[in-house]
Amino acid sequence: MKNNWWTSETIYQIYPKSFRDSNNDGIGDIQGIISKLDYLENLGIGGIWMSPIFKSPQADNGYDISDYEDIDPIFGNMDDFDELISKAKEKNIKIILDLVLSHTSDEHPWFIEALKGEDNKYHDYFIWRKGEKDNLPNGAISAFGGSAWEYVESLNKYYFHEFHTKQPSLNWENPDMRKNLYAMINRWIKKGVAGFRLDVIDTVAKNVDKGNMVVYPDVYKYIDELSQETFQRYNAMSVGEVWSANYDNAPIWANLDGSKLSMIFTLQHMILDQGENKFDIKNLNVPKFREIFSKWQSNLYSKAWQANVLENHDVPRIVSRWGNDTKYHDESAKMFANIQLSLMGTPFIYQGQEIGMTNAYWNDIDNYDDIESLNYYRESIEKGMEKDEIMKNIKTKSRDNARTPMQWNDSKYAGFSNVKPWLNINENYLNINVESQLKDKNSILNYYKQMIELRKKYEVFIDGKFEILFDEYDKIFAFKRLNDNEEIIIINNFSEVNIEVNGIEAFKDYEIIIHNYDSLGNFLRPYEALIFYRKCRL
Ligand code: TEU
Ligand code: CA
Repeated sequence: MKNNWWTSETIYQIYPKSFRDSNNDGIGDIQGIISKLDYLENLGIGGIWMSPIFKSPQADNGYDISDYEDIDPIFGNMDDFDELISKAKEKNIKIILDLVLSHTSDEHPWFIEALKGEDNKYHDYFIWRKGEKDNLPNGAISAFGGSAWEYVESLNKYYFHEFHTKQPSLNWENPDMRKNLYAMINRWIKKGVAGFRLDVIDTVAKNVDKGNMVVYPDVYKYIDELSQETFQRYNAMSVGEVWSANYDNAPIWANLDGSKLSMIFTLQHMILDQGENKFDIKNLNVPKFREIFSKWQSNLYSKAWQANVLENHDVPRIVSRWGNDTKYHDESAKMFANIQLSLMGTPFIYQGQEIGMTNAYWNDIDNYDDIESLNYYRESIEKGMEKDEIMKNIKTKSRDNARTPMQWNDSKYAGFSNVKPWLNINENYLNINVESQLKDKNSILNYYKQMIELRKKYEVFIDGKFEILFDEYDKIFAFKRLNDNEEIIIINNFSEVNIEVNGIEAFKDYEIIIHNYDSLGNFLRPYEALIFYRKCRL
């Protein structure tokens, strides 16, 4: 396990549309990423996961792929991609692609062929049910709202789409289809791609007749085959987005013998502030958050590997979501770094997280681009919900909060582009940007940088056993990591009040290797975070 590069490296997620625009069309691109490799090298990351850059009509920002083997012209071309691979390699940075294997775009040639009828070999690459117009096969709901079935008049049939109507779901029961996907993956590996993030990979085994459930244990058959036919052959990294995984079955998804995936994301905490509808607002229960991580840490120890994540392109910004993005912006942003990068597992940080970027909080629906938010708006208006209420939910939950362009400096358009970007810049770019934080040794950016360094310096961050501490305090997330030689004690005050923690004196002889306040007081201040270290004498 230790020989795998991904266990000690931190991975950085780029949302290509919003990272850096090199040719001033308002959309981020591959040359933009190349121009920021020095920045990423300096941050210390070991890999870049790029959200999809393949050819796509962009109905779901690239998660609707019309050609898996080519680059979308908005991002550049194959020469740009090859240049990225080789320039990143010079800096020892690995490139990780985002594979969307559960669906294609309706503009993919397979689907265009499939529409020609049952005799066409590609018809069975997708999921169909017979049915009259307005008589849906069943009540299955798409993740973006509305029915998951779309009627095709010429065939008098419905196709299944778990997400947008422009994202028909692939039929994984078809072996020919699977073989095609594997060959495509292997071609990317041969080009120099080091790993893959697997979009909603558990949904490849689904029962669309039973409310679209993920089918266990059948899903493991597909995962084993996929892994054997592709990643295992070349020791490529794979990280699964598996919403149905929990701390009990996670060790099966990503066991250490390499027969499944390299790791899966912990995602259970991502829905803690979700009501029945994704957009309903619910407060975070900190003990529950702590419990989820503790269980993953203990259940996976020496059995499996995981990827720890607090932000990505689908969720609001962490400081706005569960921290404080005004009064304690700096402290709370650093506390999240302190937690995330101290856990067992590969940390995935999302562009802008390292400078504490915040939610956009736009009041006007016209500012939003994401189909999920737009669908929610339309459906809620139809249901008669108050506009203010709808906008409050969108401001808090919209995926666009995380998709605003990266804030590089305080120039117009934040150094992202010289023209108005595809999605507005967050107005706070004058205060929150890379350039100013590079100059300040106490910045959030430098805290992330130090944490990334610490993970490389002390093995205990990688292999230390996890033990929860001080869990009698509801708002303290503290834990120990211990291996044969070293011990770290990670302390976090997950609240805005001072908390006196009995027993913390026990660590007074330890070295403090990182801290978001100047010195230790008699109690923990709002969002205070630190790490004690010592070498064990056995
Ligand atoms: O997201 C998977 C997924 O289940 C989403 O519905 C997620 O729960 C939602 O975005 C939360 O609001 C992946 C991608 O990360 C996402 O960007 C895509 O839209 C989706 O798959 C479809 O490919
Ligand atoms: Ca561009």
